[in-house]
Amino acid sequence: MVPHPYLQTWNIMAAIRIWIWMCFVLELLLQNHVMAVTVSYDQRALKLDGQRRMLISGSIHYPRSTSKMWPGLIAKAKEGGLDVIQTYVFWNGHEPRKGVYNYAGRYNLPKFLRLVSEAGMYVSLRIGPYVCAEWNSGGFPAWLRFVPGIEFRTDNEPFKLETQRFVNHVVAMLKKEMLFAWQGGPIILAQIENEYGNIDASYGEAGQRYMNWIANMAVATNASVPWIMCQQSQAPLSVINTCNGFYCDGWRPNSDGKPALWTENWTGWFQGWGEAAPTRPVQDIAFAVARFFQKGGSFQNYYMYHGGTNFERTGVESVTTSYDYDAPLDEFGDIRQPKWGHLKDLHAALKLCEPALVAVDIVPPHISLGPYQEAHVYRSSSGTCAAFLASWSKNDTVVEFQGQSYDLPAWSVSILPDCKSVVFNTAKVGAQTVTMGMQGPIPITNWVSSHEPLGPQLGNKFSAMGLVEQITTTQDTTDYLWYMTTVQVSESAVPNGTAQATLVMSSLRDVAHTFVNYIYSGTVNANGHQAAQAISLRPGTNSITILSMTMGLQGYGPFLEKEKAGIQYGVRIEGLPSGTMELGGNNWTYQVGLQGEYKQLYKVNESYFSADWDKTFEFDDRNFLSWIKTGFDTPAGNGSLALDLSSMGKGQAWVNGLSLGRYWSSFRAQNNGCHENCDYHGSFGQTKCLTKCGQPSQYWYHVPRQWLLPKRNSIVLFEEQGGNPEAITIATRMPQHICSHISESHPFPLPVASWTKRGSLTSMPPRAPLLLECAPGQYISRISFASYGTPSGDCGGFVLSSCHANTSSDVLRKACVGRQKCAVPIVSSIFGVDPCPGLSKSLAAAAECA
Ligand SMILES: *[C@@H]1O[C@H](CO)[C@@H](O)[C@H](O)[C@H]1NC(C)=O
Ligand SMILES: *[C@@H]1O[C@H](CO)[C@@H](O)[C@H](O)[C@H]1NC(C)=O
Ligand SMILES: *[C@@H]1O[C@H](CO)[C@@H](O)[C@H](O)[C@H]1NC(C)=O
Ligand SMILES: *[C@@H]1O[C@H](CO)[C@@H](O)[C@H](O)[C@H]1NC(C)=O
Ligand SMILES: *[C@@H]1O[C@H](CO)[C@@H](O)[C@H](O)[C@H]1NC(C)=O
Ligand SMILES: *[C@@H]1O[C@H](CO)[C@@H](O)[C@H](O)[C@H]1NC(C)=O
Ligand SMILES: CC(=O)N[C@H]1CO[C@H](CO)[C@@H](O)[C@@H]1O
Repeated sequence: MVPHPYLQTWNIMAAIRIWIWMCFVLELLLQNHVMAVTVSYDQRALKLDGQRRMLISGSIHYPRSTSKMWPGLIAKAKEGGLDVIQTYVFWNGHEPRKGVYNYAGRYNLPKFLRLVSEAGMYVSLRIGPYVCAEWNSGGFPAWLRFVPGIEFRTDNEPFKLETQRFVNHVVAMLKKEMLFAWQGGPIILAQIENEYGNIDASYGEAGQRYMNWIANMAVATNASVPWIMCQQSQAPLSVINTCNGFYCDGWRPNSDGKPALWTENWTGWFQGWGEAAPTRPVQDIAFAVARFFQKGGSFQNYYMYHGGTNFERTGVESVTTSYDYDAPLDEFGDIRQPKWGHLKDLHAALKLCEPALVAVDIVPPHISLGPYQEAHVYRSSSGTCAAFLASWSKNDTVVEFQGQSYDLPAWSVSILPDCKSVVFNTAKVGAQTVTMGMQGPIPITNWVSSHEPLGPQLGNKFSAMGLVEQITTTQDTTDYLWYMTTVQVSESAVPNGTAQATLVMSSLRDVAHTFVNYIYSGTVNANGHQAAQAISLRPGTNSITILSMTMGLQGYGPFLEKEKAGIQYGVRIEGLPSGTMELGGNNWTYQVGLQGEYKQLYKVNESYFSADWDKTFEFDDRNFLSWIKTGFDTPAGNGSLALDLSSMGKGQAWVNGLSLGRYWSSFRAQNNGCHENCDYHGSFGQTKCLTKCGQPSQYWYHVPRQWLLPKRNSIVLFEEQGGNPEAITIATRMPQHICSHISESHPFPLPVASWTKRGSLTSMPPRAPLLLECAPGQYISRISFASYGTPSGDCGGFVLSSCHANTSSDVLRKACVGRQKCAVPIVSSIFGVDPCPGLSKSLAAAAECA
């Protein structure tokens, strides 16, 4: 094949320049003219100032990052092709005590929304009251459950009163801050309730009354933007019901006058302690999104675009502190490639189709192209045309469409913004793959320790006959509740001086460390089930001490206000010759929280409370719980920082008095069920592409740079299981290995006009160059693989074939080494040789960043 003149380098470079210039002009237009926008909708789409729009949205939860991270996250979302940022509003973060509102620091919602506005983007705001979000208690404040007579999320007056007060407060505050679109602000959509349709059956008629009440209540706040309810097929006419799921193609709202909006397209999944890490291949997400727009969707949101971190005690029951979600921006806010880049290319392709997509009033019927293949053609009366060709077969196919043949890879969608040329296919990834490295791990050493006394000791201890409920007792001010009682064991029951028995807790939520006579017996992790711990007793009086802890409160399901924690429904000792001993009715002594929490040991610096600290860290079954602290200097540079706690057990961590969250490095994921190179063909589910089996579910913990001083930062851990603190390190996360493999015919989503109206003889779209890029401040230090020809294998494991231009490495070295980024056109003229004329070729390259 003779390279078409269009494929000359200068043409590609010119096209890139035009594209950049167009983006720049567009950005100026958007940035300098954020004006009032009215929002309405019809059966096809949301309308901004009367114009239908195809909108791409992504979820970023503001308290899951720090305020200094926000501008960077928003800029990366904008560059990734998003129009809208979606977030929940977290009631328990904003009203920690009844009537006392908090909008400081990570909870500065107006500031976050203004930053989105300044970036020229819109906001979809999900006000709650319930938010799920794998967030503690689904966002309900702890005090709410103690309002007399309250029942959550049903036709219950106390609940409705508090909900209406909070929602009105939020809307009034946002209005005052001029944050709604009609005021010149970014908010174009507001959500009330969340996935109520998943649980409403539990409430019967009262649930229906509540759902209608809350929809009307929301509309009556006069926010004057459309209100949505996700997963709520019964939503009244005044509110748009929307879809959540891994796929929403073909989904339709409950009324002909409403558009198809997708509020949660799961980019991955959350991870629980002791679970492997779920991932979702980008080819499948791109497929789902393209299918959604193909079949009439008009607004779709990535849940999550940035997942972030469950700092402090904000995570829901049993989820890891990392809320990474395998999102396009990783937990640390760094770009995850190829996910971010491939979706950016998809968004560019969809934007090219937008004029044709919004021009039709009715979604066109599908055109069958084969047993597992179909097309949708959006053609307006004015002649604009865009088409989608989809295949959900597991085999690659060739289809005939409007008299032309098209290669259609398995499980993919091709996007044709002019109904002729493919500018994007969901299965053909042009974005580079980046492996992040943990650079220069710096040991954090010289730890000192302070033992936490075992059992109730403090002035706030109290006694009660029988078992108390943990959440009621602690009001969720701490994870920890001590339980202690004594049991009498007769000589006859203990023939050999000690008796082996089992301590059984009928129901335990979530985890408990158990001690007999102040010696550690074991840890049980029961998750609301029965827990059993082997213990040894001696004749006479034995003390039984239990440190029960919540790992986040329940956040999903009906009747959340009735959820209980701690030891429920009895505790007994089984296996003694004298029979089972019930302890549930005993005289128990309790203590809410730990001594170290009262002393605020996590706030210490070098001098404060020094009297409490020992020079050594000793951990055994008598000194079972320890506070440990030391100092460290901030690593140079501006890369994200992570603490490696793999040498530790379980507990909580703080730097400079700010909570990094819970850690549980000792809890490993199951050994099997993982697929590191998961096959994305076929329907996805959250357990399909698990990774990191057999590893601690999380051992890197995000340390936001915003929380650090240049030198002498304090770090404190409360360690519950022991470990080796001298092995703790802090590392800087940076791109390390980068690689890419794309074919010479890889499509490129450039505006059709930019390549058809410039005297070109063909309507063939421009072809993408291979792009390699390190982070700003880094450079490409080495090309570790390069082959123009027919190389095979995956990124990181490329293999040469007999068709290989031996100039490949030289060309790549000259173009890339020493630069932050480079683009190499995939044409033989660049390589000075065509290694196999007539064959379709590709370029594969791998490089190192430094
Ligand atoms: C909304 O507007 C109506 C009509 O102007 C008014 O009666 C009502 O009080 C307003 N509601 C709120 C919450 O401001
Ligand atoms: C896919 O290809 C395989 C083997 O090449 C064949 O056995 C199978 O029938 C094909 N499936 C479809 C749906 O065409
Ligand atoms: C329970 O134990 C505490 C502490 O030992 C004691 O002060 C209290 O009187 C006991 N209560 C009963 C009802 O025995
Ligand atoms: C350490 O703590 C003491 C007592 O709270 C305080 O006065 C001092 O400023 C702190 N030092 C630093 C470096 O934070
Ligand atoms: C990080 O620092 C480098 C210089 O060391 C700079 O070029 C780069 O832009 C910075 N990156 C960010 C995100 O600030
Ligand atoms: C590349 O191959 C050509 C012939 O195919 C040969 O003449 C040349 O020396 C080779 N160059 C290198 C760097 O191996
Ligand atoms: C809640 C919800 O929408 N769940 C759906 C998520 O997507 C998967 C895969 O399509 C469906 O099976 C679930 O029902």
